[in-house]
Amino acid sequence: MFSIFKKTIQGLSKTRNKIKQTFNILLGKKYLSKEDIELLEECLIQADLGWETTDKIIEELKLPSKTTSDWEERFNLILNRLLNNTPKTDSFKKVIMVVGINGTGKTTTSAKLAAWFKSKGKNSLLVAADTYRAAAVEQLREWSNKLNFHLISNEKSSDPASVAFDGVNSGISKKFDKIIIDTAGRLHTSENLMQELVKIKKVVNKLSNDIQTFLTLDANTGQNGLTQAREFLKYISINGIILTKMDGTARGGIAIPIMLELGLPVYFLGVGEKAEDLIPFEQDSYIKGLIYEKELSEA
Ligand SMILES: Nc1nc2c(ncn2[C@@H]2O[C@H](COP(=O)(O)OP(=O)(O)OP(=O)(O)O)[C@@H](O)[C@H]2O)c(=O)[nH]1
Ligand SMILES: [Mg+2]
Repeated sequence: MFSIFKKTIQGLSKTRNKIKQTFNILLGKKYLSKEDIELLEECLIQADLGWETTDKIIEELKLPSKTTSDWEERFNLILNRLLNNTPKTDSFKKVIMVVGINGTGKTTTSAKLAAWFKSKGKNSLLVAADTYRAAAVEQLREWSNKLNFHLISNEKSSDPASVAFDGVNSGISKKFDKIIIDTAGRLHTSENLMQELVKIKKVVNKLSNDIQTFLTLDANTGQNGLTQAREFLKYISINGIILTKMDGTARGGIAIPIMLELGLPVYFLGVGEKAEDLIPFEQDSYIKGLIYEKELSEA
């Protein structure tokens, strides 16, 4: 628990620095002037909390508070209340399919997920169902060699659904705890590729209903990530979001509109390129990551 908190705080440092700068300006003020509100609005939009959430927060902060005049504390309380009503993560299924647009971190996340399950004592089989690029299989093979995971691939096949089928079949018969399918990057605007995803899921479903689909979203893409998710949802059900590259962005507020506006749980945050740089999303740690006031050494 402690390390999730610490890693979340670290991973959100760029976003937090921006938000902190603004709250420092508001420090000690009893009321927010028009300029203060504009500043705060700009800050929250830049941190990618989205218009809807930013509006809600600002409207509440404008109201007089009986309990505290600490703006950061009020921000924290509002976020907690807003997020308390969002869907929570479910337990993990046996088969996990990782989908998303190009370069959002699917392959890296697949390997990281296997590493995370390993840390929980669970054995994973990786399935390389990106048949578009030889390099994609190679990338996953490198991860599996490095971390000592089994991998199912078929360089001769150009049909990702058949690779996924073979992989899941093998994973079930060899009694792996988890079977993680890495899929090719696809633009949500490409009808053919989206239909292909529907087919992969359908084929895998013939073997198991114990399946979950995670969508990777690059935190740097901000509000566009919401559009990507909405488009994917038109084709397949998505069980949750994995927000990647949180470490490199000051737009880490994006988890909030994802949960509030899309109603999807965020399962993990990607905070680096290493296998261990995947942290389970925890509401409290995340909110503190956005505004935590003390030095990390005190955490
Ligand atoms: N800093 C940082 N880099 C990441 C993170 N996740 C992935 N990356 C990097 O992002 C780049 C793309 O990651 P991939 O895992 O290849 O992305 P992908 O979605 O599989 O890409 P395609 O298969 O081409 O669609 C790689 O250089 C990764 O190391 C993260 O959480 N933080
Ligand atoms: Mg990939």
